[in-house]
Amino acid sequence: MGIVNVTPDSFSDGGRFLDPDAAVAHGIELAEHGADVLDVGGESTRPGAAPVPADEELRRVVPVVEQLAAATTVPLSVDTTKAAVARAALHAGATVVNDVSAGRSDPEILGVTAAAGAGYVVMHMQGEPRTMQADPRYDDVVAQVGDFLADRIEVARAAGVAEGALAADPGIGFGKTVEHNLRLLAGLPALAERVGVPVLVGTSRKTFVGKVLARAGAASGDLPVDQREEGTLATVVWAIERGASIVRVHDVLPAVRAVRLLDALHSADASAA
Ligand code: PMM
Repeated sequence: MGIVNVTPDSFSDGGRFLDPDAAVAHGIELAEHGADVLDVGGESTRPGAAPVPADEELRRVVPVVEQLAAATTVPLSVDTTKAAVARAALHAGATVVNDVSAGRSDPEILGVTAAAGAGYVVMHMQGEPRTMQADPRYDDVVAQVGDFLADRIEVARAAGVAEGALAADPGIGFGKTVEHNLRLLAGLPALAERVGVPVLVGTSRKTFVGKVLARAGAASGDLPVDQREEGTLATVVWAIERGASIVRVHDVLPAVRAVRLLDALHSADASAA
């Protein structure tokens, strides 16, 4: 899943693709690089981000979805928590709703998704973007995130979202410390078993990658966003090895290459057995 952020303030690429033509060109490039899905978002969810009004989000997202739907055959998802934005994006050609609030922010989004027969991604977040990194706490992060996702999957099913149209995401970086994120990635097999639907993982360029690498290099703080690609690729390969079905990334080409090599290794492994 390639990320197309049409925002002024996303943590790693905010402002780069706010112009619709730039966003569309970027999406086409990600499709050419091998993305199987393009995820178009008009509201930043980075820690501390302020909410975006629906009319502004619509203005950012709909023209980009429309143009990408005309320009590529790659399925499009819309990264939104708002029913009105989901409805307009589905009308404009998107076929998946990626909802980081898992239907809690605007419950009508579930009915809109169901009525369109669209796919739906439920993601875990503790708190809300404005405050979520203040002091996140869990007793058992893998079990609690798994229980939450299983519960929200049931709610989505009850609202009519089709069987086979659901995916679940542990929400890396959403109300989690570095240790919580690492534990969730380590616990992916258990999480996948608990939720019983395909698992999506989004680690791309996130803060925990920079912090782990800075620690390993005995530096304090974290590595800047533009130095997190290799760390991101390690997590992409790890996540797929541990049962993730979809990885959400900014840089599609290196991720596709890493996964192709992984596939070749699995084939060699199978033929040697
Ligand atoms: N991360 C971001 C935004 N949307 N959606 C899902 N399903 N999973 C994620 O991990 C996720 C997301 C934040 O990253 P961005 O600002 O670079 O898009």
